[in-house]
Amino acid sequence: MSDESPEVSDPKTWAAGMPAVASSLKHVIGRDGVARGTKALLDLNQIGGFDCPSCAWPDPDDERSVAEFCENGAKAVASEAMRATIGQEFFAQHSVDDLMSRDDAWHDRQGRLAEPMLLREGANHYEPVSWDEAFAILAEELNGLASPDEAVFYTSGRASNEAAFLYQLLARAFGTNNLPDCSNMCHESSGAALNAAIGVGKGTVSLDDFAQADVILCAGQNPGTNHPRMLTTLEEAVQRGAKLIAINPLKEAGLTGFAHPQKLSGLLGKATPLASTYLQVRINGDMALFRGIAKYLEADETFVAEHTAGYDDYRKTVESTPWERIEELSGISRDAIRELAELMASGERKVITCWAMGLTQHRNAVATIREIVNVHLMLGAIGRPGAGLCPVRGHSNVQGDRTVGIWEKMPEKFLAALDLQAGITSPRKHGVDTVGSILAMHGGEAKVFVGLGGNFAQATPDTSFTAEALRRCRLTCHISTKLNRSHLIHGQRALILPCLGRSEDDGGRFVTCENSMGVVQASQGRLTPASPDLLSEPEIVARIAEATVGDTGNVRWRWLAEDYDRIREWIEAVVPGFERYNERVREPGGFYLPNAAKERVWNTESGKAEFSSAELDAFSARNGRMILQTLRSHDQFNTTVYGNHDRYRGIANGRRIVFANPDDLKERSIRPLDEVIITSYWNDRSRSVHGFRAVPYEMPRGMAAAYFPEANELIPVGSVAEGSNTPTSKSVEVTIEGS
Ligand SMILES: Nc1nc2c(c(=O)[nH]1)N[C@H]1C(S)=C(S)[C@@H](COP(=O)(O)OP(=O)(O)OC[C@H]3O[C@@H](n4cnc5c(=O)[nH]c(N)nc54)[C@H](O)[C@@H]3O)O[C@H]1N2
Ligand SMILES: Nc1nc2c(c(=O)[nH]1)N[C@H]1C(S)=C(S)[C@@H](COP(=O)(O)OP(=O)(O)OC[C@H]3O[C@@H](n4cnc5c(=O)[nH]c(N)nc54)[C@H](O)[C@@H]3O)O[C@H]1N2
Ligand SMILES: [Mo]
Repeated sequence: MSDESPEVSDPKTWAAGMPAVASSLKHVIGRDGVARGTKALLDLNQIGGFDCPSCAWPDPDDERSVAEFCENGAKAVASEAMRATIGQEFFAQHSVDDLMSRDDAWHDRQGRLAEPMLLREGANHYEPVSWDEAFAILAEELNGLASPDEAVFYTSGRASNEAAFLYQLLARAFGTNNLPDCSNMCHESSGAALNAAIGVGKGTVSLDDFAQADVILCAGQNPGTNHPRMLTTLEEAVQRGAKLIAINPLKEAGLTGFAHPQKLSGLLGKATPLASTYLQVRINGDMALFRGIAKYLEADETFVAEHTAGYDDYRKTVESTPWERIEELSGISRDAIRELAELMASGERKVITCWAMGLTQHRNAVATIREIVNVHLMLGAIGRPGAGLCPVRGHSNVQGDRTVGIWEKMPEKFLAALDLQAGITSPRKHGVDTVGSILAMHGGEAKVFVGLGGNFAQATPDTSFTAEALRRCRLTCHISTKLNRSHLIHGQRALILPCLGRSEDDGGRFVTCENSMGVVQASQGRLTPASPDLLSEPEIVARIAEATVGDTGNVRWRWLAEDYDRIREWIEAVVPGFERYNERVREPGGFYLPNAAKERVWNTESGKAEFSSAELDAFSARNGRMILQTLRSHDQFNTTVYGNHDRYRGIANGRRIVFANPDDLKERSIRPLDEVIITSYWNDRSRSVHGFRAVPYEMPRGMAAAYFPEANELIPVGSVAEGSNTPTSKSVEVTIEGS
């Protein structure tokens, strides 16, 4: 079944160092000659340069090193800055069926999409199409729908503020709030929990706080791979004496040690040990762990009285949760929990908790994150220096996209301001999110899919079901930089609209992004565009809008897209916090958006920060089955696969891998690298994937892990987080059997 020949070695105990430098160079030089890649890298994350497309970790506010990037940033830039292009000759040579048979890494290697392409009904080859014709086809399909709600406008988190603002304006002027985005699969649970608890759906810390914190918890996050620049921040904190606590079922190299690749000691492989305590929690056992911490904490009474609501109920809930249950669900001993609680409560209680997908993609993700907030509220550790909450965002502008209106349920305040500025009437009925749009397309209620970036077919759960949903569309249309599987799993007709990437010159114009800590910054590419036929994202969106909706109210689409200062003026008029946007974003380093919770102003229903008192639970597998989580290897950016290695976990040449507890494998008579079938169970149905190889790996009993997106087939579309509708990509009930 599997044509990979994976090799396994011992997992690493520290991240980066010389191997990271070597790997960056290989990707930059190997792909495209030194010049283009290096020029791009030198511009990366510099003031006046462009924002790294690989993650949302902030840049230092003041001094930046010459090379403010990491190995995986280098891979992302190398992948975008490729000189090779694919256009009509490529698509004449390769049919859609042929392209479907290639793997994701092959797709990425082919080069940048060079010209607009159309797949006609019944055809198996994409053909070139003019931009005007492409927009006319899209307009014809959109305007032929029985209702605007039959269209879906998806956004991936790389879109700039300017592109995203125009795009949501297009959807609303057209008449729908169907604006699903990658955030629905990502930090939606964080947004839902934080909005309800502290009145803002974002984190409350900045880099300054990391420089002052005494204790930093890192839960459900693998920064060595996914936010490597965060390791610099963590190293500085640890060297200053702060304690880092890792909470993760797997021992991740980036949490145990770091050799700074831009320091001599680091290059020589001298690693700084990072986590002083490593809690190998059971998958989805975090709520139990934080409940246990709460049991040992004494509340900061002044803070609780002045700033919070619901403490008495929470206190009772905590007291009535038995220890046995906490230990059983978390897999962490009472003693270890007490030690951690004492550490957090010591000194000035300067505690930061960071988290990412290990917490957000479970059925009770919202309740789990609220439990973290509960603990911070008891400590009074929000809204003061060195303390706070830090959901570590994924896509480089996913936070900004939401700020400027990408959401299927933007609040009335935003819609009213948008209507006033644009002279339109936005629909008030909520739209569909990612899971909702899959169901709508599958059920025939949505018929046109437009994607502003991303790779919907691969990023979403339940791969076969979602593929069928896309195939039932009349038209699927993607605004993209690189070939991906969403171009191949298509509706009756399909369009590829190729756009400029971050690193490329957009006629001297710049766009803006918001990072994970609410800093809005300019991003300007300088490379010559990969092809002369590319348009910028704002231009493409404006021309779709012009062809489909036409100028309406106060909206002159082309005029807006010609000069991004105009779009920014509109954002300023609609979204609070962007006062003097054009002026301030031109200042070095940009500006911070206001964050009320940081100032201890609570925009919640009660006007206080809210404790929540949910009953403790955790996902458990039935009938002796196992719990599978899906995660990223070191060689991918989401669905873009750069290579088939996962260096830190000791895997070479393999992606169809399932890591599992060694005793669980033994019990099933599965030897290392045996081929296995993984089957998941949900309600009335099971789903299987074949040709995976088993790798024994240190983790709690009953647990397993496999790579996204290969394992997405196993994730049931109906299995979602309560309160955020995020697919439960980290808790899937499975069996693993030899084949
Ligand atoms: N190079 C690179 N950078 C990226 C990305 C990429 O793919 N490649 N993706 C970007 C995006 S969009 C995002 S959202 C982020 C993702 O960043 P991460 O959230 O770090 O990504 P994952 O690989 O999903 O890792 C999840 C981690 O959570 C752990 N985990 C799983 N289940 C549990 C649990 O129940 N409890 C706890 N405590 N831990 C658990 C896993 O073992 C793993 O270490 O990274 C961004 N940056
Ligand atoms: N099983 C499982 N599934 C998951 C996850 C998981 O942990 N497990 N994680 C989820 C998460 S956190 C996320 S964020 C989603 C990601 O979902 P998406 O954001 O939809 O997926 P990406 O892989 O980031 O999208 C990559 C594509 O974006 C296009 N692209 C790249 N740069 C640009 C650009 O500058 N402009 C435009 N227009 N296009 C560009 C390229 O064509 C590329 O192929 O996946 C989710 N899916
Ligand atoms: Mo994400």
